[in-house]
Amino acid sequence: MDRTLLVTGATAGFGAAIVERFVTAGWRAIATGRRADRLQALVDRHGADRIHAAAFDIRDLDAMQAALAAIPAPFRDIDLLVNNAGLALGTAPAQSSDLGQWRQMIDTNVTALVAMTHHLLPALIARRGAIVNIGSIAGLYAYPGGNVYGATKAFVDQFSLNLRSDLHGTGVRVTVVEPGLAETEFTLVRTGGDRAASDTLYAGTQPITAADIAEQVWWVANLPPHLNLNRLELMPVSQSLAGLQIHRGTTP
Ligand code: NDP
Ligand code: 8X3
Repeated sequence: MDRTLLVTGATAGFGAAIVERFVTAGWRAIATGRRADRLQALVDRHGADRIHAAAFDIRDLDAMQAALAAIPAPFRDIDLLVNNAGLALGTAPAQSSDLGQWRQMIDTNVTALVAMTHHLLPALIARRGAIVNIGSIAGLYAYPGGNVYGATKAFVDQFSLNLRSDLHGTGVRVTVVEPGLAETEFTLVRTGGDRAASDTLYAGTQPITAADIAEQVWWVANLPPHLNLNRLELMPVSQSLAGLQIHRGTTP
């Protein structure tokens, strides 16, 4: 097998599991993220001929460009881009949210994803490759405290569908995967490192695992080449939609 994928956010959670899934099946992977030690651990486990580690902050668009230019020749023919790096910060209502956190989510979940896609589109078109963007149910359904995080994921959803339209006739496939409750480092990051809050959220829920998502991405990437899965929305059985809220009392 001579296929290569690039996974952003491969130091933890979904991204690490996706790299593991594809590399053990014979793919080469370019793994990105800020935590170089974790990327190096992937290289140590699988070998430098199977994994190329590119450590950079994805919000730094110059660093992104430099990292892409430095990809070694055996990894340059990219067949699959998995835009996975992302985060939520905070659960406060919009009116008491931190603007810096909003900007960080937009810079990571939207601007960096767009830039990475733009850089790799020519290569993906040349290879008749595929893009899998990691969205979220937070981009489809509103919930209190979802404000900017959910909006960034709504962007990912629509950008994915719009990419499909533009790539019509190129053979490039585009899928947006929209998971619900999944236990990774996501809630630790969202709560600023509150382990108790993270454990409480997932307690007794049997959430989606990173390996579950990796398996779905593997399945999407290996569909017959004439099929495009546009959207894949999934939740654990323990999660479902809970309707609208009604405020009673005086409204100014
Ligand atoms: P994790 O926190 O476990 O992993 C997030 C990954 O994103 C890490 O590898 C992290 O790498 C990377 N990342 C974040 N910020 C940056 C940055 N500035 N530069 C480079 N890399 C960055 O979370 P998940 O695996 O759960 O999240 C992966 C994706 O899935 C995200 O887009 C998230 O929004 C989405 N998602 C998560 C769900 C969940 O419930 N867990 C559900 C639906 C969607 P590093 O810190 O080393 O830079
Ligand atoms: C993560 C899922 O519901 O915590 O994207 O926002 S949720």
